[in-house]
Amino acid sequence: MPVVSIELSAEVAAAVADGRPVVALESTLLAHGLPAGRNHEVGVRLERVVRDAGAVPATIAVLDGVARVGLDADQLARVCGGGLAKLSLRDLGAAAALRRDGATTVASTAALAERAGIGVFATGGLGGVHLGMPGEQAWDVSADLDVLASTPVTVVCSGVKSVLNIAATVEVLETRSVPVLGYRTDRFPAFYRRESAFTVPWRVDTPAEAAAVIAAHAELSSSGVLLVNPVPAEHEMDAELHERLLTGGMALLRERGVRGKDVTPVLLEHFHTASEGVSLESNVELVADNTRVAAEVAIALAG
Ligand code: PSU
Ligand code: MN
Repeated sequence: MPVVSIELSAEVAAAVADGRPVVALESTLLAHGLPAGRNHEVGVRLERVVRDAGAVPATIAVLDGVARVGLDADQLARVCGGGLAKLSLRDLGAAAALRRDGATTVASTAALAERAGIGVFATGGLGGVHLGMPGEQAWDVSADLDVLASTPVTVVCSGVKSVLNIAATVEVLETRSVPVLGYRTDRFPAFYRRESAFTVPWRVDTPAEAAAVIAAHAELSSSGVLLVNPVPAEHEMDAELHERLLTGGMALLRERGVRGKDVTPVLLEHFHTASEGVSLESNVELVADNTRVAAEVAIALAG
């Protein structure tokens, strides 16, 4: 008997069995990327966005050591209620064996989605290569990149957070042969900002085009695909405000000596409080838009 149970909700299991479109959603962005209270509202909204587009949502988290794919209302409330660990793929075995609760990152959500037979997944920003402390080589490279290199799941996101070393992140994606498709853009997006200084190797302009590329890639490789969708223009953060928040955030990390898996949540929280919620609106709206695009692509893939 395996120790790790992966439980699909009845709705998700039926949709996967019938080959109907399903979109996986992660729980770390809810539990560790958004403030308490607001996170639950966003979790409910994201599932609604998937349904309104005509697909089935599957929010993923670990509860009492069971990996849940598709949560009921009580389970979603528990994920948003605080106190959950942040679980990357390396942590799933321990959480299962020790019967813990935890929110899943892009890495662990993609791995569980793939096990569950779900090929499309929406989030805000992919983890990437962090900027190091001054004069230091940054060894903080998100497991999201490695897992995407070996897991056949399409991740729809707004690029990587601008708090990362985007140049290095783009290079790692290239080295690991992960295709990056710009959704209606030629530029690699930077989460709060629509464009970074970097271009994408390929551009697609419709869900059908994205689905065709994903299907063709799957014949040749078992890596994931990154579909990058810029934050809607009306919710893009002002460039000067963004620079100010970024400088403040990096100083805060140095002062507090923040490391490892706490870096991303601490930076996001700094952005949300120091901008008095402006960054929060960008974050929520970009995740919602990525979720809509993911549903449209899942429908095109199923059709
Ligand atoms: N997108 C958001 N907010 C988040 C994240 C993504 O809008 O909090 C999370 C994802 O779960 C991603 C994680 O996997 O940030 C990256 O964490 P790290 O840098 O520690 O790998
Ligand atoms: Mn990290």
